[in-house]
Amino acid sequence: MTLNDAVLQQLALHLDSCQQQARDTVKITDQYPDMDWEDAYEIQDRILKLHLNRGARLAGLKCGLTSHAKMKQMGVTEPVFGFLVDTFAVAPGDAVDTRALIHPKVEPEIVFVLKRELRGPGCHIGAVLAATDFVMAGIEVIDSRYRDFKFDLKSVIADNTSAARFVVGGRACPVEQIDLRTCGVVLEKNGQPVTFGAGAAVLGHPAAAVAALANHLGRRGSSIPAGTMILSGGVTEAVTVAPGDHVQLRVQDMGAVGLRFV
Ligand code: OOG
Ligand code: MG
Repeated sequence: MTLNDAVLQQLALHLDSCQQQARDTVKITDQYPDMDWEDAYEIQDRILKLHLNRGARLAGLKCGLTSHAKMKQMGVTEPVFGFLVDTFAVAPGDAVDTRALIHPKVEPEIVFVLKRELRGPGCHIGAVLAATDFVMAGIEVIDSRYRDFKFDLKSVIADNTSAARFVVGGRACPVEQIDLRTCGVVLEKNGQPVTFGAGAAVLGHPAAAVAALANHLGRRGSSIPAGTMILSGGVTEAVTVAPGDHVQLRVQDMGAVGLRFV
């Protein structure tokens, strides 16, 4: 940790207020170039506390920048991890109010729900599959609080990995019934297919992203509790959306889930 308590809290309050007021900011490493990974996750943890203090509940966890397409789109090289609260959740088919967001984009994701705790280090794909209750289709709406979505890894971690809204739906599918590597993903915008992929785009196997999350939490002395929902990361690059758009995600064997933007 390189930042003191007062600076960590000030940065958490700053990023949180940018999210609450749909206002963008310059990336925080511009002012604090020496901040380290611990500082970044500590700021994220403090933002979670601000949500909880306002009455929100933790709804799940997310992995980000787990696909080559996303790493290339954002110019970074390593996965990041964040949280989801219930106030980010949207019901399938419902409208997302873009006035509460800065510059939303959507991502097709494979969602895991665990039946058993996962604890790193040493967590691997096999352990994840054994602990998974079912997988589902999910759309994440990301909305970086940084101007023009321009950030480095530490800045985006502090900003809770751009998390803003999410929807999960379709058909809950037991993992033993599908090959998550070859499982096809089609994202449609306004009725037109716009991005395509297969599960293997996410670290070779989407369960590898969940294992990476468990190992990350293990290094910080915690674990992924049984029952946790986890977004394993965008399979393709993220797609910009505007008021009037509707998006529909189809995942092989997992049905479809959609959202509208107003
Ligand atoms: C960071 C969040 C990335 C994903 O699924 O890759 C993410 C960003 O691109 O703004 O959620
Ligand atoms: Mg995502």
